Amino acid sequence: MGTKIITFGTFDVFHIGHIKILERAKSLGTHLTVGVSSDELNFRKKGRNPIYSQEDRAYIISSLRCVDDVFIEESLELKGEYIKKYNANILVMGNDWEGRFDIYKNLCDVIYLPRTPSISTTEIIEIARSITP
Ligand code: C2G
Repeated sequence: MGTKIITFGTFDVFHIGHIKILERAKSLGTHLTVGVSSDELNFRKKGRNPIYSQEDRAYIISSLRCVDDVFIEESLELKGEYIKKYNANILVMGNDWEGRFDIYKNLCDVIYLPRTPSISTTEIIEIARSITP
């Protein structure tokens, strides 16, 4: 039996930081499940709608070689249920969430990986906005 990894994110305007964390997450085990935040959850977290719809974001994530399974994450509070449902052995999160999900250490290992420096969806949106036609 292999090691099952679970991770979560919005993955809006997919970029290099996203693929790198997914590949590093997968390298910790043999099976990677990704919870893609719903549009509504993203609005609650960040106060704005994502640029790409949840269907398109989930489609992009499911097309990646390192990803085995994708579902829509409806609420941050349901993490424990998702960990159990998908039989995850390790929860992987970016270190922008350092410590925030330690409560799940009774269900599985919890590992925070360093973010890729100098890139974010917010920054890409700001750059795109600042380019005048
Ligand atoms: N990430 C990264 N490097 C970056 C940008 C993002 O490693 N330069 C990682 C984040 O740390 C996160 C993942 O990519 O682990 C997805 O990032 P977001 O889409 O910003 O995820 P977020 O909205 O923080 O959602 O349940 C938790 C949330 O759903 C996490």
